[in-house]
Amino acid sequence: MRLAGVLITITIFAVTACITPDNEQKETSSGEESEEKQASVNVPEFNADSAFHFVKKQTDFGPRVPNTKAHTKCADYLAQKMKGYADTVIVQQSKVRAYNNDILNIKNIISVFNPGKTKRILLGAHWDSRPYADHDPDKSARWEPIQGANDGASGVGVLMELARILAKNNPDLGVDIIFFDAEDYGPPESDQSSKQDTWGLGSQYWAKNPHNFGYDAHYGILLDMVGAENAQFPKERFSTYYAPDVVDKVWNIADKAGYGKYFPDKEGGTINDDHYFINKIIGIPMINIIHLNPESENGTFFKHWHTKEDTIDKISPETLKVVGAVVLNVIFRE
Ligand code: AHN
Ligand code: ZN
Repeated sequence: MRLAGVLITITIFAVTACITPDNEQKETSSGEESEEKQASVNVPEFNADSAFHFVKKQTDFGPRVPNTKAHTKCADYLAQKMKGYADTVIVQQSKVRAYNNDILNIKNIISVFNPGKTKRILLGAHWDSRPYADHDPDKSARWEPIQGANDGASGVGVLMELARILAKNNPDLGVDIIFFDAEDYGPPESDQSSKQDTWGLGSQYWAKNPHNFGYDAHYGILLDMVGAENAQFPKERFSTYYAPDVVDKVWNIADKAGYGKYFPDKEGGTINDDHYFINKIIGIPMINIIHLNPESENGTFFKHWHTKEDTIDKISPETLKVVGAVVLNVIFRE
């Protein structure tokens, strides 16, 4: 009788351990209800090497600045890869006016998973790279474009790996992954006339012209600069203002998965990023997972932000994995 009880306990523990997503959680044997709940869902494994590969494929094109050949080629690559994973891929093309009156040919790349589901989650990242290294210590480099390995390619790389996983592990809800264009074409630092709505041109366009009529999502998550070593993602303030419940959900999941060091329970800065326009224009509560560091040279972001040093060699597969695992946990626990 007693032996049977022990065997049942061991069996239950073994089954639970097998389907626990993270090593960190396997060591947790606390009987708390929330922890048991956290462990009882089968969450697929995020492959950091694959995500890194997707980041490098983008930087190999060179800076992906709108109206350049590298931009066109990278768009083709992204759309073609996503077509291999998603149910539908829509390339939304438009012309938008930049702060300096340049007309930019933009492409938002939209990948739809489970189009029939009404409950949907929107995931986003910007795929364009900034035309100016306006924070470079070398003044002569400030009008040159950046590689944008972290600022741009990292978020897209994580979402491409998520897409690869979703193609094999169908979640019980709809997921839309949007690669927004022309996020980073805002005025250079030297231009003081800078206006808020000169950033995020692709997301502004999409929010006014969503890919289907009456589009709605339960909530959204934007990834920006998610690849630096030892990155810190404090709670960005437009996120806590517009989508406090989503912030709580995501930071709690990160903490339970053992990633509290990356997702500290602290308030960060207020960042005028793509999620701001999604919240403001189309009213979908969307948060931003973004690397914020008030102690850095630029006072806000990671060390090499908007410099020529934002290159692939600074990308940490570990950080990509942490962010990818957190988003995967969010999706599969929904
Ligand atoms: C500004 O600092 C105005 N926008 C930040 C959004 C951004 C730039 N994300 C990446 N690069
Ligand atoms: Zn930027």
